[in-house]
Amino acid sequence: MTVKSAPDAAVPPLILELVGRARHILILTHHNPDGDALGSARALALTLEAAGRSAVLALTGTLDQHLSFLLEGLSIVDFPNDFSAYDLVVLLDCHCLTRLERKELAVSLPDGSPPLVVIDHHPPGDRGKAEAGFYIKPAASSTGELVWHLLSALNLSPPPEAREALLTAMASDTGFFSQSNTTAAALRAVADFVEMSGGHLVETVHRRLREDVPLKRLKLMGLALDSLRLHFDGRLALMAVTPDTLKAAGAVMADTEDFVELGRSLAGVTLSALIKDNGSGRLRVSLRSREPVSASALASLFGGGGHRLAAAYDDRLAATAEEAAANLLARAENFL
Ligand SMILES: [Mn+2]
Repeated sequence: MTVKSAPDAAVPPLILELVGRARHILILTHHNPDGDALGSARALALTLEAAGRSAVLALTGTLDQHLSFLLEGLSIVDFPNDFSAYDLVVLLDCHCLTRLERKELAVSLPDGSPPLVVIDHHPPGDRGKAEAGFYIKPAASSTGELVWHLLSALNLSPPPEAREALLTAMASDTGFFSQSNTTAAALRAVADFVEMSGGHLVETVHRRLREDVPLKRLKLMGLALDSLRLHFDGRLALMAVTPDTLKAAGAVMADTEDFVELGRSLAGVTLSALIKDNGSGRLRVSLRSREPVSASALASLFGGGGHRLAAAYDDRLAATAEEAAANLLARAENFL
């Protein structure tokens, strides 16, 4: 099978060299990995293994149960303190090692560690702007799209399960190719995958991401929607999930994935917020906006970030969901 062309790939030569020669690769991604993070990691690991390399994943946090198929057949290791068993570390969908919640790693790996390659589509912010080994393209739809560029440039053909993982990654971050971050390159990749795998691939990924939903997730969605309140003449939709809500639904916080988009789907809403209180004292707020509202600009007021229309922050001044809501309402009006 030939690898299809991936236009506008532009993978930095150093990345091609490092990934091209590595034999024992450790793949990392952000805390509480999402579909793009895990799909990208799976695709990279399976393709490298099919090419005779060893590739293992170390994960932190929790993941949504409906994404667990993305771990099947992969080698998962405990998060290492010593990286000497590997000749390359690849960080995906994240370019800041602090997002791993391994604070001791801070900005770089310990001395004597193998080289680090970072592949991400989040805006670089202050850190890691032009560092060697960084492949950061905020214009890309997803990390999955960038991993596809990388594999194509290396002439590595992803096996069927890796193609499914790449499609899962891109679909996860684009609302199944319905959002404005859907790129021509991502759609070309879908065309390539359908050509290689057949149309059932799209159906399979859609079923896994959008259907096959566990009952606890639907129950939690109902409770989250019950909490929805509109503010500022219906422009802001605000929902909260609390320890009580989680308990009532028998769910975990990872089951709230994409709930914040329900608020944004309401007519007239330009900003949707979901306050997540898991009882740990850490209040997480997810934001989704419509143009011209910038979710990332609002998140940055609280020390958070993300993409223009999809961002998040931790409200460190709030101890309860009510306080987080009050803080958000106080700041949001200027953005609406
Ligand atoms: Mn992503």
